[in-house]
Amino acid sequence: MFSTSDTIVAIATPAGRGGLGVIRISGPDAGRVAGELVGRNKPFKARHATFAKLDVASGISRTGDQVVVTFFPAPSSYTGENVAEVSAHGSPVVLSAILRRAIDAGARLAEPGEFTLRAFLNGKVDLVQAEAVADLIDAVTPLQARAAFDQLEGTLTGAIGRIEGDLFDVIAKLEASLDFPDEGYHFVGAAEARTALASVTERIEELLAQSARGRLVREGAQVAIVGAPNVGKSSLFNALLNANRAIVTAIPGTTRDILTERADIGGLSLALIDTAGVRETADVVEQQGVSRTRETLRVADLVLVVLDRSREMTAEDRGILAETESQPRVVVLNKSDLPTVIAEAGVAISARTGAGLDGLIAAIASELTSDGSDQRDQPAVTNVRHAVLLERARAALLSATGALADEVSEEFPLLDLQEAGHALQEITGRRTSDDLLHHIFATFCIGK
Ligand SMILES: Nc1nc2c(ncn2[C@@H]2O[C@H](COP(=O)(O)OP(=O)(O)OP(=O)(O)O)[C@@H](O)[C@H]2O)c(=O)[nH]1
Ligand SMILES: [Mg+2]
Repeated sequence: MFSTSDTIVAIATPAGRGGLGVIRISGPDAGRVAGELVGRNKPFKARHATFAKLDVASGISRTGDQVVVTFFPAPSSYTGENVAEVSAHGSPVVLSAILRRAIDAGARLAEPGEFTLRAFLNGKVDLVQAEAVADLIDAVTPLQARAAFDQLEGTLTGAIGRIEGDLFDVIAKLEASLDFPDEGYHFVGAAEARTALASVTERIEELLAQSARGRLVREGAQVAIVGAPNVGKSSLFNALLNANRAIVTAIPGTTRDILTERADIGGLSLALIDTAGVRETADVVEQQGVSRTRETLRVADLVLVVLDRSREMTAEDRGILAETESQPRVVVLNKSDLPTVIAEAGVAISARTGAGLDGLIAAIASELTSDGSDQRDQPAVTNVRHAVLLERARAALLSATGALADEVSEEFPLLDLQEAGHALQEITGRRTSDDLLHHIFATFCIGK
């Protein structure tokens, strides 16, 4: 996977038909391979759209399809290598013929993520930015795209770089004190070092505090709608989706199975789950449904406990409230278009008229993002890999701070501080291993 001396090729546009399809070629021979595709001997003009006809030898037409070739000489290209992009008609037949022809001309089919991997290896992007490319392509909500853009622009890289700089300042001073022990001179006092480390630790903790929200933005959350039969769970499900997805009837026990739909709610991408009403029942199908509801309850990131506000609370309502007490939940008081009977605290809505839905959406977003405040100007740590490394850096910093307080020799805190530094460098990819790179880029698809 890590050979970068050869020339790679892949279809860069999605599978299927389109007005245009693009073949991307990267490597030392990119210009020559593109030239062979269109039967051109002289070099392409750099960064210039060159109209050309596919060489007849591509075998798909007697005259050859019309294409546009754009050549980006190294190092001013996406990968930092010579890159040629061939835009053709977006027909899978044409594109695979061009691909085959490029391979005949000496290019190799690219591995998943290999273009971006080369961009990373050539210093065009750091690891955070490379991962953000994948996130941006996979984004389905504007907020996901925005988080990916922030990382592409280097917001997170910058924040981590500044933390790392301050950390290395302390490390350098402690090392200097170690190197010149005889002078009895300390380049940094223990108290001063502790203050600097406290600031570094605090900034890492701020980033970590954002990571739950960030991950939610990136991965979405599972939100389960639960409650006794007939309280209006399916009606709420449909209202939130703005579609008549689930069957709604006046008969208790209508929903028997779990229904899941993706919904973009308050900028978050959620998996919304409608469940069977929880009650004791002799019906075997409904029993299965109720046990699925219980399983869903356990895995959900948030539960919406729906009560029918227009009738007295039942034993089933109380049972569900007790069952969900210790997990993140929002109590929803439905049927508020009817006269109110119960005085339970919660968000009043009417799934039938749509009243109160905005308030409910705000409550869901606020519950999921823990404080609901708008912290979008903070760089969001959306990636589990980054969060794990930040945790590791934090633990090492705390251990170093403890050692400094004990006034032991500088060697001990230094080991911890170096470990913290390495964890930070692993986030941006200044320290990497082949295993790590393989793991990250294997999740890309071909052509990225
Ligand atoms: N007046 C009023 N009726 C509602 C409201 N929401 C739901 N209903 C009615 O309540 C009945 C049950 O609605 P469903 O959405 O099927 O309830 P459910 O909780 O999914 O029921 P099960 O699937 O049987 O557990 C239907 O007759 C709905 O029309 C509301 O906000 N106001
Ligand atoms: Mg239902």
